Amino acid sequence: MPGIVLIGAQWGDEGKGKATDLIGTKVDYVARFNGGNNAGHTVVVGDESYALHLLPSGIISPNTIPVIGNGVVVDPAVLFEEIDGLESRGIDCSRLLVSDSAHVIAPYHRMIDKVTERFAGKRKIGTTGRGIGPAYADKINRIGIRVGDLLNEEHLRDKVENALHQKNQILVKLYNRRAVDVNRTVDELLELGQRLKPYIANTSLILNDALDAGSTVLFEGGQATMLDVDHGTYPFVTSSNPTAGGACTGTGVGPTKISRVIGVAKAYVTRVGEGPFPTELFDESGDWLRAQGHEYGVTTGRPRRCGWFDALVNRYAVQINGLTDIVLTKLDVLTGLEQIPICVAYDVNGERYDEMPTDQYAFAAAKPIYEMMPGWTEDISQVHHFEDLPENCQRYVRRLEELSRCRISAIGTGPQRDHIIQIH
Ligand code: 2SA
Ligand code: GDP
Ligand code: MG
Repeated sequence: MPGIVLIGAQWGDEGKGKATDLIGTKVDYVARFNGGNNAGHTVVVGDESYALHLLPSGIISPNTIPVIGNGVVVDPAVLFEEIDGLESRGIDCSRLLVSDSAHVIAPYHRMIDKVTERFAGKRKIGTTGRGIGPAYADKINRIGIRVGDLLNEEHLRDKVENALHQKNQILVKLYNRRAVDVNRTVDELLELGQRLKPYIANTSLILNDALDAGSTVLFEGGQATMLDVDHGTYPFVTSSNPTAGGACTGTGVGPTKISRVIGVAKAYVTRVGEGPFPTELFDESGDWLRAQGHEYGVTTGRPRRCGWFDALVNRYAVQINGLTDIVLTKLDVLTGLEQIPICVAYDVNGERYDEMPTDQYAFAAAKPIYEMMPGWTEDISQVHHFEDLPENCQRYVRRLEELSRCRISAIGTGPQRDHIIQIH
């Protein structure tokens, strides 16, 4: 089992951090391949809870080498804050490797993210304001700064000048902001580069050599399938590819090295930021799910929008990512409900859709068609075997599996590391 990809099957916050940590204790490398510090992954070990943003969840496992791949956008200042925070709690971060080809989030990317959102009015995306979109835009526009550039003053100055040439005109003329100072930006980035130096490596070569030598690598996705810039609810998406294909482009490892693709899905659905969400609940059931599931953003603290399980979204994630199995999380949160609705189709202006519409206007108009399942009241957090779950709970899981057309191989029954049921 050399290469394993683990991704979010919905709109994020499915519990990927916990799932990665669980598998991460058995793998040699955990590599992030997309996104940046917009991600928020929670890993709970005993009484300790770790909120990770840029660092791979494997950082918590002492025998795992954490890798930040070329597809990630790196804010070095945030990275050091996170490293310092973890090291002060006794977690050794010296094993970390950062790709020399990963792009850098510079201070001006953060500023542009916030300014453009503010000026977008009702068209805003609801970004995390971390500079993710502007950094990826520069990468695609071929005016980005890569981690390796931080080690060479001449190259860095040239690139910063080039990147700021047009931006400063836009900032001053369009947004009525002050121009960003080239010298100050270069000095700041050079200093961060010096501290980053020991971590910088050719991570594609390292991962390929490791895989060839029989090591196991877990590729950890940030965000999720429905936030993918190609396959998600465009334009209400992030600016990277959190889907399984992104694991290859985002680390420089070929698809032949990957043998398993795990999708993490909640037993219900949440979303943060703007954009369509067919099963979203606006009544007290939504408030109940948010309270029971503690649904608040790990990065921004924003309350998450909550809704019932959407089988079309899950089936779509199985298709787009080629999932081999699903880890179903937060099943415990549904305990106590008399009936649990599952969305099995959409009504789009009177027409029934059994599969995900690709037209985003149709998706925005989609009304859920529900099937009702009977609930359960027993506490399931101490259950470790599927057969010991209440019968209605087993039925709910089996129905989700059937509708998703993919095997559920593990179930989360609480936030702790051992709150898990493995199904063989
Ligand atoms: P961005 O900042 O450009 O990536 O925002 C674009 C959209 O992507 C969504 N997005 C997320 N959705 C769920 N969780 C994310 N991470 C944090 C968490 C979120 C938080 O784990 O809780 O703390 O608010 C995440 N990151 C990006 C975002 O909401 C936009 O819809
Ligand atoms: P990620 O972005 O996918 O890594 O997920 P987040 O960490 O943003 O959000 C998931 C939240 O659910 C975290 O607070 C986890 O501790 C918690 N969690 C994960 N799995 C379970 C579970 O099975 N049950 C419960 N109750 N909480 C869980
Ligand atoms: Mg999260």
